[in-house]
Amino acid sequence: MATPNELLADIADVGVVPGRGGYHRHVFDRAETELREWFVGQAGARGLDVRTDGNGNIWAWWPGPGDDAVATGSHLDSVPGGGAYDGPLGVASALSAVDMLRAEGFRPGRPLAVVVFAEEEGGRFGVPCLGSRLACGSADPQRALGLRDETGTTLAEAMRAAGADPELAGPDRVNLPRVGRFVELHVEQGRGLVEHGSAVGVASTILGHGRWRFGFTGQGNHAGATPMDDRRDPMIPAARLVTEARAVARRFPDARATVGRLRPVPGGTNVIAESVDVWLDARAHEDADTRALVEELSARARELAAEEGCTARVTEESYSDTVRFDPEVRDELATVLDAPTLPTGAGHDAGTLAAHVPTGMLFVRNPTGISHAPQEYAEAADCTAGAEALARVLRRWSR
Ligand code: HGY
Ligand code: MN
Ligand code: MN
Ligand code: MN
Repeated sequence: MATPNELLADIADVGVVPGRGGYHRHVFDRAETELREWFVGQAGARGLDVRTDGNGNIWAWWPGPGDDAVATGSHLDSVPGGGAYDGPLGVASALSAVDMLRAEGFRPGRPLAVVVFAEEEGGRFGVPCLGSRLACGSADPQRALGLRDETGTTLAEAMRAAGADPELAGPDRVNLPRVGRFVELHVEQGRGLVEHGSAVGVASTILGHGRWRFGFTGQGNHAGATPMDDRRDPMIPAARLVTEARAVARRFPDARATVGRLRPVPGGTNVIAESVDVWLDARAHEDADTRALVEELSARARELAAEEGCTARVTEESYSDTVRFDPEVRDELATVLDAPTLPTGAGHDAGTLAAHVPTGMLFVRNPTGISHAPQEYAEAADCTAGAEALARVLRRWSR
C-alpha cells in the first residue's frame, strides 16, 4: 500500500530545474521518459497489464469482464518550471486507489485502467491534451506526427527516441477495450477548496481556452548603426500587444489573456529583431467571448504592426471548447463524496474525454492556490483523502 505522497516522493528529484526549483518534464524527454518507466514499474508491481495505445499514452489494465471499462489517470509531463503535483498527483492517486481496492479484496466487475496521457501541457509540441485527443479521435494523427518542437524534432522522432510506438492510432485503430467512464483526480489550480474548507472537490466546468501565435515581421538591423526613425522594429508592436491583451481581456467577463512566451529572431542584444513571435493563451467561460477577445486583439495587432512598418500574422495553434461536465456524473460524485462542485480555469485530459464518455473530475485542495510554478502544493492528508475519494468512485463504477 502506498499513499500518493510516498509515490510522489519516488519521483521528486526527476527533472528538477536547477537553482529555481519546479520541474521541466516535456513529453518524451529524458525526465518524462524516466517517469514513464517509473509508472510502468509501479503498475507492473500491482499486477496491472501495461499497454501503449500508439498515441504515446500508457494504459495499465486491471482485467475485468466485458469491455465497458472504467478508466482514471492524468499526465506526467509538466510546463517548464511546473509544480510537483500538476499531473503526477492524479497518476499517483490512481495507483494508491488501486492499492486500497486490492487490499480489501475488491474484484472489478469490468476492466479498470490507470492511464497516463501524453503531452497534456502541450509544452513541447504546442497542442495541449494531444495524447487524449488522439485516443479519442479528436486530433488528426497525420498532423500530430508532423508537429515539431523548438529543435525541429517531430513527435514521431521523439517517440521513437523514447522507445514509444509512433504508429499513431487514429479513431480507426484505437487498440483498447472501450472506455465507458473516466475520472481524473488533479491538484486544484486555484484556491476554491481553501475557500470551501474542503480537502476534495468536484469539477463543474472548464473554461474554454486556446493558443494563438502572433508573428510580427520587420527589418533586422544593427542596434547602433540604425537611427531611431529609420527602423521597422517588430519588437515594438509585440511589446504593445502584451499590454493591450490585458486591457482587452478586462472587457470580457472573467476572461484571461496571458503572454508567457515571446521569441525574437535572431535574438541578439545588439540586433534589431527581424521578427518576433508572441504566443497568446486566452480563456473565458463562454467560447464566444474567447473568440471575440482574440478577434479584437488580432485586429489590434495588425494596426500596431502597420504603425511600425511591420506586418502581423495570427495563427490559431489549438482550441478547447468550454467543458460542462455531465451534470449526472458531477452531482453523483458531489453527493457520494459530500464534496463541493467548482469551476476550473485549467484545461485537463478529463475535458477531452468528457466530449466522448461520461466523465468526472476530482480536485485536491492546494493551500497556495498557485500552479505552473514551484509553489504549487497539497498537504499529505488532503492527498490521501483524494485517493480515498477516487477509490470510492472506482469501486462504485466498477462493481
Ligand atoms: O494549461 C492548462 O490549463 C493545463 O494546465 N494544461
Ligand atoms: Mn498544467
Ligand atoms: Mn494538469
Ligand atoms: Mn489534466
